[in-house]
Amino acid sequence: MINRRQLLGAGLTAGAGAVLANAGAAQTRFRDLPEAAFTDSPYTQVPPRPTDRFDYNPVVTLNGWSLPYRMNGDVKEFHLVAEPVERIMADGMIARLWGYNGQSTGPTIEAVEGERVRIYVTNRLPEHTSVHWHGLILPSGMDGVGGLSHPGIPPGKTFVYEFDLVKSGTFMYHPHADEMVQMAMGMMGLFIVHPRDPAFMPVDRDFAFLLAAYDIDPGTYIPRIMEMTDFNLWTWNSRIFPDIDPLVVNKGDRVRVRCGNLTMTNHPIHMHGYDFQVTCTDGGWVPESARWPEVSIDIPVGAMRAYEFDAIHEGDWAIHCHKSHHTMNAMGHDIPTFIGANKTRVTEKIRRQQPGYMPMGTAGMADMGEMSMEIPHNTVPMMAGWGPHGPLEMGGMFSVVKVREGIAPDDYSDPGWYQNPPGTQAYEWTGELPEHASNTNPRTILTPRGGIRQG
Ligand SMILES: [Cu+2]
Repeated sequence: MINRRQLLGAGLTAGAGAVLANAGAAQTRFRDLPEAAFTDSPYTQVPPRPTDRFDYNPVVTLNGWSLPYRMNGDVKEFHLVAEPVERIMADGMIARLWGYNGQSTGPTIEAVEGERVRIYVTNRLPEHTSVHWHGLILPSGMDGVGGLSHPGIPPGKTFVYEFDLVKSGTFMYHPHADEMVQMAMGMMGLFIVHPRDPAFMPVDRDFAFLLAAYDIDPGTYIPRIMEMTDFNLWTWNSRIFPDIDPLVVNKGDRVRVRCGNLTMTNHPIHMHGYDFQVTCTDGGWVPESARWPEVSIDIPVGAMRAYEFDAIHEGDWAIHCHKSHHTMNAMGHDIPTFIGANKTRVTEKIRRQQPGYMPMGTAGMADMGEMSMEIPHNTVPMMAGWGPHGPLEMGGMFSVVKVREGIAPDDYSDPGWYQNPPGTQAYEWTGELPEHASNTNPRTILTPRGGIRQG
């Protein structure tokens, strides 16, 4: 595994200092392609703060990384490689996707307002591709719409995109060539342009992720690319809960969360414990007078939102899509509802053929979170993840914002579960219950006959 730190250490940006000292030097010094960095790791790789050129606070791409660059004269050069990849979506599940530089989602491109970037794109896919730079203001011929802006990049070829970053903000990249297939296969990445003035809207922690949906049948590896609505894997950066990394925050930090949606439906991202302000879209920064408070921010299809908050409340705070089916992993949507049904007789009949059969769903589906049932290989339970107090019964687009005192500025390692201070955790009432707290009307079948299962 090669990470950015190692690549930087290996001298990928060597010469940058010399370039700054040599402002009058030729526009370009290197005639060759920049090395293409690669990672096979699905874990968050926190980029180091740059020391070579302009100061900025790098974004932390959840379960992702930032693409190394080299300076070529005054031009910041990147090398993206579009290629088939294997993505570990969660422990026990590998997806065979298309992505960039070894991963889906692709590496985050980070640069600074006012810089000129030159991005080499090598196509190692079996069909042509292109890269559209979503939200960036650039010349028409650099816009990456295959057939419109320029011819598609044929397999085996490398094209060069080059443009000035005229504004800072939150952007993304993805193909505009056979895009239904190529995005269903996982081709996308974040493009963050930092303000030239580091004092403009500074934050201590800057998290970023892209929403992507896949339809991968349990036991298989490749997304069903023709699916339009009924996806079964709802991902952040092509990872699913319980294996999306937590957002680790030091108490008192100013925090930004940036999120882009490349699925075919909207996602209301809800964060617990805080209210926050929407400060940026893919159109630009939201002026202070136009910001409004939220606790959920809907991310429309093909759009990006960034919000900010001061992390003053310690704790473990859920962050998730509020569409409840999007916090589930692969599930059957055509299963009937059994709530309130009496399955005793049918269970007896089935057990004559299949002795281990368990009736499910008569008291809700929470059993699924606790049970370890046999599932096909290369898939994950529909509801998984254990917290300090039991099963979380979640999957998909879910993670935890972990706010703690005393976390070092560059520390993003999981601090474990939050210990609720005494007297601040919900507890069981053991006294008398008033009459109206139990429903005794025989015509209301809310629970299976025989009463409520005692947990
Ligand atoms: Cu959603």
